[in-house]
Amino acid sequence: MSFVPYPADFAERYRAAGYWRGETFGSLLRERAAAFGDRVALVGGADRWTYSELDERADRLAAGFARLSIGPGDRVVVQLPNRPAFYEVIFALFRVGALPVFALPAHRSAEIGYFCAFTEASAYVTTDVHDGFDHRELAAVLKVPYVIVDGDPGPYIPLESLRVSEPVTGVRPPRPGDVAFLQLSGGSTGTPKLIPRTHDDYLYSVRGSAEICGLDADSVYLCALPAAHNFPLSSPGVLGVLYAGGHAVMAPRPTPDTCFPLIEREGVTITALVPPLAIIWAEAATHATADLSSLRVLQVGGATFAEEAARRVGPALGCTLQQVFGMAEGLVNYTRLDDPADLVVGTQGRPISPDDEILIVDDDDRPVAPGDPGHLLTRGPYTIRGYYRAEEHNRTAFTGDGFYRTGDIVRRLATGHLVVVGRAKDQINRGGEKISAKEVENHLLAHPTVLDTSVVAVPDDYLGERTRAYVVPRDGGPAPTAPVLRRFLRERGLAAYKIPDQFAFVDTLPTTAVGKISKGDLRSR
Ligand code: J2J
Repeated sequence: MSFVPYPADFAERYRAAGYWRGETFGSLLRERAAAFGDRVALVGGADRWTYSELDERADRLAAGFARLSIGPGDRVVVQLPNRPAFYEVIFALFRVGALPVFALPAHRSAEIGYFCAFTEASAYVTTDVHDGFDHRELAAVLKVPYVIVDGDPGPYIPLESLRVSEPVTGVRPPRPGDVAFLQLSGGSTGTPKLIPRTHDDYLYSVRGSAEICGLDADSVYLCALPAAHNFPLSSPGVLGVLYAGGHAVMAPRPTPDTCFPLIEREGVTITALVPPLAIIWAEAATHATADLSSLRVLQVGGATFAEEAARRVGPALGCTLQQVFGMAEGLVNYTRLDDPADLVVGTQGRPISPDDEILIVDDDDRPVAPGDPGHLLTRGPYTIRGYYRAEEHNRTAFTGDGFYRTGDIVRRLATGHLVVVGRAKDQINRGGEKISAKEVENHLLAHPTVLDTSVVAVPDDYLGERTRAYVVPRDGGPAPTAPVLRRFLRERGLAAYKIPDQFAFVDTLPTTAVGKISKGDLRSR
C-alpha cells in the first residue's frame, strides 16, 4: 500500500474536534483570492504577485499540466530555488490532484534519480542553472516522461509554455483526505523515505502554527531556508502566512547581506532559520546598516540550538526568539511567544495540538519516569501513520498502535515543553541538514578500494555536527584517499552536504558484544 490511512475512529475524532475541516490547498487559495484579491501574496526577484494573480497563475499552469495528462495521484518531482514560481507550481499541482515531491535545491542525480524512479514520477520540474549547477544536465540522466524548466529550457518543456488560458476540464478535484504531496524524511535508511501528507492533516498543522505565531493579514514572512523544506513551508512558513492573508518574501539566499535589505524593504515580521544561520545573523546585526525593527519573531529550529546562543539572538536582532522542534513526518513543537525566557532559551517547545499524543519510553517501549529522558514516540492529527511505499520499514518505524518512532531522545517538563537531549537514529544533523549514515555508507562501499565503512557525527562548534567517515581499505590494491572518495561520491551524484567532512582510514572498525559496528565507540574517539 502506498499510503497508510488514519484509522476511521481517529479520523472521525479529528474531524469532530474541528482539526480536519474538509479544505484542500487548491480551494484555500481560491478563498484567499476572493477575500484578499488585490493584496500582495508573494514577492521574489522581479515578481510581486497579488492573491488574485497567484490564483490565476495556478489555474493556468494547472491547465498546462492537465494538457500533459498530469492528473490525480500522479507524482511530480519539484526542484526549484526560492522564488514565487515554486508556489505557482505546487498550487497548480494541488489543483489537478497531482502530488509534488519536494526535492531540495542541493539534491543531485543520485537523489533526484531515486525520487523519479521510486515514485514513478510523471515529470520533473526544475530551473535552468542554479548556484552554478545546470539542472538540465541532471535531467538528461533521468527516466521521466516530462522535464519542465523554469528559465532557459534547453531541449525541454518551458514552464512558460504551460501557462495556458483554458479551463481545466475533466479533472476530479482532490478530496481533503487525499494525499496532497510527498515530503522528504531526514531519514536513517539506505534510501530516502517519502512522507505522504493529506490536505486535511497538513492544513491543520499550518493553521495551528499560524495561530501560535500570531499571524494575521499584516504579517510578512521571509522564506530564507529552502522553500521545499517542511519548516519554511508550514511551520507556519509561507503556507501559514498565505493562510492568514499576509505576504511572503522569497529570499534567494539565507545570508544577512541578502536578507537584511529584504527585511527593511518589505517590513518582514517573522522568519525561520537553522541554528548556524541564527548565529551568523545575530553577529551581522551588530554592524548592520539595514533597519531590522519590523522583525518581531525569529524562529530557530531543525537542530539543537545551544542555550548560550539562544540567549543572545533575541536581543541581538531586537525580536522574540521562538524555538521550533518539528519533523516532516508531523509533530511540531513551538515555544510560545509569551513563554518565560527560561523556557524559550532552554526548551524546544510544546506540541501544536492538544491531541498530539506524546510518549517518552525506554529501549523496551516502557514509559520513563516523568522528567526523565527517553525515546519520543508520537501520534496525532497531523502525524503520518506510515511512509510512502515502505511496508517493511513501517513495521519498525511505527508501533503496532500507530505511534511514530521519531528517533529523538527528549525529556518533558511539567509545563509540557520538550527538551531534545539526543538522538537514537543513525543520522547526522549537519546544522539542520539531515544525512542518513547508511545512505552515505552504501555509496562509499561501492568504491573498489573500500572494504568497510562507518559514517558518524562528530561535534562541531559552528554546525553542531559534522560528518566523519571511518574507512577500512581493501588489502592489496591502491589505498583510498579522501580526495578520491570525495570525487567518487560527487560523481555518483550525491548532494554536496552528504559528502563527509572528514575521512579517517583505519584497519578495523570497533564492534559491540554482538558483533555490530559500534558507532558509539567511533563517535567518542
Ligand atoms: C533539535 N533537533 C531538532 C530542534 C528538528 C519545523 C522545524 C524543523 C523541522 C525539521 C520541521 C529540532 N532541536 N529544534 O520539519 O516543520 C531534528 C530532530 C527531528 C528532525 C526532523 C519543521 N528540530 N530537529 O527539522 O524532517 O531530530 O524537520 O526528528 O528535517 O530534526 O527533521 P526534518
